[in-house]
Amino acid sequence: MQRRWFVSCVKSVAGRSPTYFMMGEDNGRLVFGTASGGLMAECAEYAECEEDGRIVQAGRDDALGITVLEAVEDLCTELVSNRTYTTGNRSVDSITEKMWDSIGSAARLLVRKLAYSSAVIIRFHNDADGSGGALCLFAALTDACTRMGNANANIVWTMQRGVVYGMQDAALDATVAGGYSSVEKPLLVLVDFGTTAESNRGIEALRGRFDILWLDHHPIAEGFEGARHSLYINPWNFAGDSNYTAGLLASALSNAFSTADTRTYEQASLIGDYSSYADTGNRAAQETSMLLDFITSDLEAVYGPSKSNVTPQEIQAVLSNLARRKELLDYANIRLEEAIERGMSAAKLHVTPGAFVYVLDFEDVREEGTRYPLPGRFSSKLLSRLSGMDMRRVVVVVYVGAYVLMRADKELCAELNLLDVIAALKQMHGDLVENGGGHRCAAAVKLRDKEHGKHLAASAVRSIKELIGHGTGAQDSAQG
Ligand SMILES: [Mn+2]
Repeated sequence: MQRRWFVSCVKSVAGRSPTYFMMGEDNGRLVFGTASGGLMAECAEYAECEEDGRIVQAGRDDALGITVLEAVEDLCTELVSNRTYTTGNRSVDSITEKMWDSIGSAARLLVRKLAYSSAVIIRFHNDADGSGGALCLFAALTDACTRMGNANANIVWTMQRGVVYGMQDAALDATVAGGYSSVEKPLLVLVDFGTTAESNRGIEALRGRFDILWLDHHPIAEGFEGARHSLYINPWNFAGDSNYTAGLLASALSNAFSTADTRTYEQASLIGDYSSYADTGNRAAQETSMLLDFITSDLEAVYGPSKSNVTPQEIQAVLSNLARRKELLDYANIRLEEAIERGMSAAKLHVTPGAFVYVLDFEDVREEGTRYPLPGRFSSKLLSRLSGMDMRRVVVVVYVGAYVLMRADKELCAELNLLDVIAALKQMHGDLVENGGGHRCAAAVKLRDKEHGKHLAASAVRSIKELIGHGTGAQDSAQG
């Protein structure tokens, strides 16, 4: 059999013959295949292959190209649902409804890239929200690939440790994508991070070379320009706020083009970010959230030494192993409990009218050789422990290395916006602060060096005291 194929993507690895990703038509259905060896073919050319996958003939066939192109658009229409995803929570569903056009465009974009086997790079923030979102997308992409019959998607997963999409990230992604030539641009997907002016340069560097899909729920920082060059979806632009987490957004998107069940991951993301939409009574989601936090904090403890990146497949392998799950959950709980105990006794309390402000040097908590809990999650957990004790209004300020992290409880956030504290710190210490941002109730600054954490934490406390009582706007209470 020598079926005539359309070459949609060519993967080139130095020293090896290229892999050709191909599409054809069989009784009106798209079919997919790969080839390697034999004659060289270019992207968008036709190729005829031997049984062993060697190409024996290649060249132009515009009619075939057009047929395939049309078939892919039909496939998008077939796979992408017009029905808005609903959760049963009316606030959530009304925001989803408003975003549905954008979500539909994102779904078509993903299905198209899958069909052409174009390079798709998905970067997700390393917490329960970001990784929960990645797990939703992984389930949906796998389901879509199965339904279209293409086993050869080119998806690269990268766990993102920072909140900025930087120049180094852009350089790396350009290199990865450079290994593929495709009829479609490579796609970069950003989940749960990056909405800050510091990402502008990284995004700008990819302009014209990548399609970019951005799923975030952080308040849109002044000077942020990433939305100009991407399909940027953020509930803040659709009458929502940070409570509508990136994982929830990824779940809605997943349901737009697949039938994968993403509800547990969706809930784990809401729980992980302390969203007001979280169903905290959902035991399985609570556990999953805790496990995702643990796995993404301390990859080496879970996967062995020198592990620096993790894929949703690898996370899922751990989550679906009951014995391993229980073992890790117990371990994570013990470690967290110890850290909180130490934090509770080491934190210094500043009593101020309207709030209890706790300041903590994370070095007093950190255990040698372990990464869990990371300062950010630890600060959130410490806050919920302290504010849960006797229903006091609490702010936690934790400094570690070049970072100062702040967490405020939901009630207090009605009048205190931590982003205002960040703005004040930037204004007072512009020479020391490299960047800063986050949510109304959970925010952090990064300093230019490690020497000034204590000094800036003290300054943050003063600023918090000043701001409490002045009232800084409307309610938004998610963290993460
Ligand atoms: Mn988040």
